[in-house]
Amino acid sequence: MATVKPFKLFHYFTCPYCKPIYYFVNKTQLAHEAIHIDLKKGENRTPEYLAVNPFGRVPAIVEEDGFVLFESSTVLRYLCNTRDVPDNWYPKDPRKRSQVDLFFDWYQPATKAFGAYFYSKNPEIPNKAPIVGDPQELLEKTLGELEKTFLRDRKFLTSDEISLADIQIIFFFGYLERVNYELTTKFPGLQGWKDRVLATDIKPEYEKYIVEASKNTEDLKKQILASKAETK
Ligand SMILES: N[C@@H](CCC(=O)N[C@@H](CS)C(=O)NCC(=O)O)C(=O)O
Repeated sequence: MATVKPFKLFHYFTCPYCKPIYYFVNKTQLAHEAIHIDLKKGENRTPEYLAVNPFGRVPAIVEEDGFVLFESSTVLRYLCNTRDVPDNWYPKDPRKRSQVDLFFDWYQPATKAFGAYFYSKNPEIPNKAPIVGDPQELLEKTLGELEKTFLRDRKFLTSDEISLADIQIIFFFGYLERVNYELTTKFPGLQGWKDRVLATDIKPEYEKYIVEASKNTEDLKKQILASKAETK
């Protein structure tokens, strides 16, 4: 593959959609410049950033010639399609590839269950996307689908090799870890999968994410308390 020019990666340090891309581009040594967009300061709502992603969300990438792309799973697949990366991440074989695509079709709505469960345990923080129904039921339905439909008897979610699917969703398990959700009893297969993913070099990035996201949540709670006290 011809030399590919560096791209800009816009991300936020505790965004679970950004972390997989951040990890992946460093792991596969893709030439890029990471640009932090501070969501707390509203940097995602500036005219400059809205010109990149009109939805005002991270992650997004911009190629050197100005080509723009957003939506994390689309970005990950595009990077595999345009750069020379090991085949396991997004296999060229159509049937193997279809398994990763299938996961991505399922994944976007499914991630809502992780956030909903986390926010149900942190009621002082307003959840921007409230979920109808019982958060634990919704979460466990989602975990059940992951275990029975995707993992089945495989080592990873789309085959016996790690792929984009595994790194895409692992950071959402951080939400569960942060509210001490115990995975082993009801979902031992998923616990085994999580251990296998974290036995790879993604572990330091995952652990850093847990620490930083927890601190971010605590800071946010303090901020909410302080503004409530001020308005009294
Ligand atoms: N479906 C999007 C979701 C991205 C997303 O929700 N990003 C959040 C941060 S985790 C964001 O940018 N939120 C800012 C906002 O919605 O104003 C993707 O997969 O890239």
